Amino acid sequence: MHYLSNDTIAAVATSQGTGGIAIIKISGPQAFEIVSRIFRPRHLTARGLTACDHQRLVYGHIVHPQTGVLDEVLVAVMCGPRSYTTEDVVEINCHGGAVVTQEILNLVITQGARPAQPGEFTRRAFLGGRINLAEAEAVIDLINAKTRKAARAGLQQLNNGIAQQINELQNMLMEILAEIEAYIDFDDDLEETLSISPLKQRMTSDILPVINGFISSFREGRILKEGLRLVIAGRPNVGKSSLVNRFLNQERVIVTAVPGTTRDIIEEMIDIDGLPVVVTDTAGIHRRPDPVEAIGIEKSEAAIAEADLVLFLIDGSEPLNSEDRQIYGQIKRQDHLVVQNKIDLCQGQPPPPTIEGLCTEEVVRISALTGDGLERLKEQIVLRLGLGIDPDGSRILVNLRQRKLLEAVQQHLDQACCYIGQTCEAELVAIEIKDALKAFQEILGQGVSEDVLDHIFERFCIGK
Ligand SMILES: Nc1nc2c(ncn2[C@@H]2O[C@H](COP(=O)(O)OP(=O)(O)OP(=O)(O)O)[C@@H](O)[C@H]2O)c(=O)[nH]1
Ligand SMILES: [Mg+2]
Repeated sequence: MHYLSNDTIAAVATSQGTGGIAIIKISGPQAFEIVSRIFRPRHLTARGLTACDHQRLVYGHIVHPQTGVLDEVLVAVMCGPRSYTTEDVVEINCHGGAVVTQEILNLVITQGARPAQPGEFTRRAFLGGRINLAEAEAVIDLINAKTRKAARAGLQQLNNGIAQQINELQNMLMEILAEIEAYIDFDDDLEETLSISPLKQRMTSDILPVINGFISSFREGRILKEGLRLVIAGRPNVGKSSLVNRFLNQERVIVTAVPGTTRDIIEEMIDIDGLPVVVTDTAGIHRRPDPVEAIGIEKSEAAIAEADLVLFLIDGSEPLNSEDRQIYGQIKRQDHLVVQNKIDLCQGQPPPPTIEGLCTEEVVRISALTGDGLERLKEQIVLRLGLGIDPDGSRILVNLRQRKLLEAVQQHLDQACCYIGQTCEAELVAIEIKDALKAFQEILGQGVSEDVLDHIFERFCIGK
């Protein structure tokens, strides 16, 4: 893919479909000229749109040369470099109908603009030096956010998230490198009196803990981004599907008194305290399945293996049986919560389940039928995952590319510290630190290849 700085791109920036308004965004050197040819301002001026209109909204009409007026619009003008892309940008705010929007976009294209590729506006913002690559990645996370918490994490990353902290760490590391290089340049006889050992202390106490913190926050970041994989497992008829419906507040899944009702796994997105959660209903696991059930059970077991958290559901109105115990044996090594359902059928407190290795205090009691205990269950889900450590989200790593690069930094710095500890070979230490700095730079987008950029920006929508 080639990006010419001398071409002008255009796309609909708002989502497709009918809406109150839609925005067509045009960016590039011919943006003013192209729009001037098709825009008739209310107060007719001969000059067309120019830099004098910077940050102004101009009212008027879009006029097709053959068919006449297409729409009544407001046109926003932003001059480069003080615009999102750092180029000249015009945004046409038109009425939101899909037909009108498409007609205006087509007209803009016939006047010389090229349809924008996915993420091309943001790519230009990056290439123009307005944002770094970590910030561009935060833009897509913000757009894709499905819950309040995920959106907040995206916004924090954009404002003062990882990019700012990487800059600080990079500066600290450059100072350390400068001292090591000064040490290397000293005369041999001075080396005996000088030492680079204190630099190890600075790396291990000021830099590595921050990096390690980011790396270990990745699980939280992935959950914020993709949703927590919550799988409800248990033998047939314990109320798994009823609990899914209760979470969703609707009769989404079939519930009957017949054991073996759910045959296939069913996934739905829910929001627990601002956290995106993909809740999976599974087929009841039991010993003598028919061929259809056997396939369902196989899928259930695969979903359980992939889960971030398993809700092991048992029927509180009945004693536990060997099937319950067998399922518990399967899930107990994973993150799980034991949930005793149907407490509405019990007189007083249901008897605690007796399973070897199970701490009865940790059992959450609910009724999927009445909704009793559901809020406590949601609290336990959030608690169990240890989420919410960073309420503003600025220290949460959400991006796999960034994680891999931070792991590289971590390895190089560990190796540098190791060299300092062993032989004080300053040249080797310097090489490791330079490699760590290179990985830092890549996080911010310096020196990354076109392929990496293509891969990042193809995940964007057209118009962003
Ligand atoms: N009294 C009472 N009945 C419940 C409760 N939860 C579920 N049930 C009933 O238990 C029966 C089975 O519920 P389901 O939700 O279909 O159970 P399941 O675990 O999905 O069952 P399978 O799909 O067969 O594995 C239905 O008759 C539900 O109405 C509860 O909390 N209290
Ligand atoms: Mg079911």
